[in-house]
Amino acid sequence: MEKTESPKTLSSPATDLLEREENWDNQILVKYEGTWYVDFTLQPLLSARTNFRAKDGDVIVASLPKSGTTWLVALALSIAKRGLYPPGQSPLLTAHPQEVVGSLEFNHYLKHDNPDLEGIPSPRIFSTHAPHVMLPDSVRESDNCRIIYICRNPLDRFVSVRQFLLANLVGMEEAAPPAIDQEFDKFCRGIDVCGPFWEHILGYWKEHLENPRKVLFIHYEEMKEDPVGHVNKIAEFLGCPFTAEEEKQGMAEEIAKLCSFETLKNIEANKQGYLHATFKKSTFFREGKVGNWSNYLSPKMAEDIEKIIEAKFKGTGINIKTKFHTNKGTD
Ligand code: PAP
Repeated sequence: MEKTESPKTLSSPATDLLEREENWDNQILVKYEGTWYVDFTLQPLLSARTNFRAKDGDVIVASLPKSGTTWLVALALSIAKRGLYPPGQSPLLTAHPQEVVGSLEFNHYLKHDNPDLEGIPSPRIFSTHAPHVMLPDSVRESDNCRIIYICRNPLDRFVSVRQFLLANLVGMEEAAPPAIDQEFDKFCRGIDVCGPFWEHILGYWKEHLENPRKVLFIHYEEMKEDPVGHVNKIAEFLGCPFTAEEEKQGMAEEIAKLCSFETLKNIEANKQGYLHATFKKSTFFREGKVGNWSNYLSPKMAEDIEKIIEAKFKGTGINIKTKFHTNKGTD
């Protein structure tokens, strides 16, 4: 469904009136309608919520930070646009996945209230860390947009965020990293980018249960176990299952391989330069493992998160996979 009304220009929300927290990396989080946003991403998300005009076939890749966004956008692009970009001619061979697929808040709406996105060839793919309630109105209302959500266990996410920030803050790698306890405490209280994490996950989970044709819910840990199965699942969900001919050619396997951690990490374009002007591209490919948290977090911390998971997700039917592997990280 496409909206026809004229775009609205939003006045900046008075972020100085919102509840705020300063993180150890100097990032400011502001609380808006119950969710914590990095301060400068709130206005872009509000603009996108109002002004984005969904088109049939649009694909939104949604996630909490460090849940596997880079991996999923690479897969969505390679699957949905394989006619245009077969794996051997993929733009992923020469650019970071998140340069090829832009984010609503970090790219398209960052500097413009109402960017012209009409020229992007269909199917258009966008990523976002927004919770479901903050998605563009036209996406939530449309029957013909597809949303793919990737959920990763909170322990690995917490560690991935921390290591990412340490690697990107000048001097932090060499200096003693700031104590983890305070940061962990905030995370457990839901003060986390686009958190509380349980609200974010449950928002998409509920939509998935209500409309599985529109919202696909993927677990990072399960996709690690069976990438090819997930490539097939995503292709079917997007309405472009592999043909018999493509199956014979091993297209799903080729796409899974192109988008694998090992392949992407070793592509020259992902080894140097910056994304969003600040983050080293290489730091989007750190370990890519399940259970890596046990190298960094104490058993007590894991227990604290388990208790939160038990309390928040009980009876919802989601299986948050902290217990998938608890060794030193597996491929
Ligand atoms: P973002 O939220 O900043 O966009 P995102 O791509 O969601 O980051 O997450 C990065 C994590 O996904 C990293 O996890 P780690 O710190 O535990 O290692 C990164 O290594 C992992 N990752 C990136 N690409 C892949 C991939 N192709 N397969 C599996 N994991 C991947």
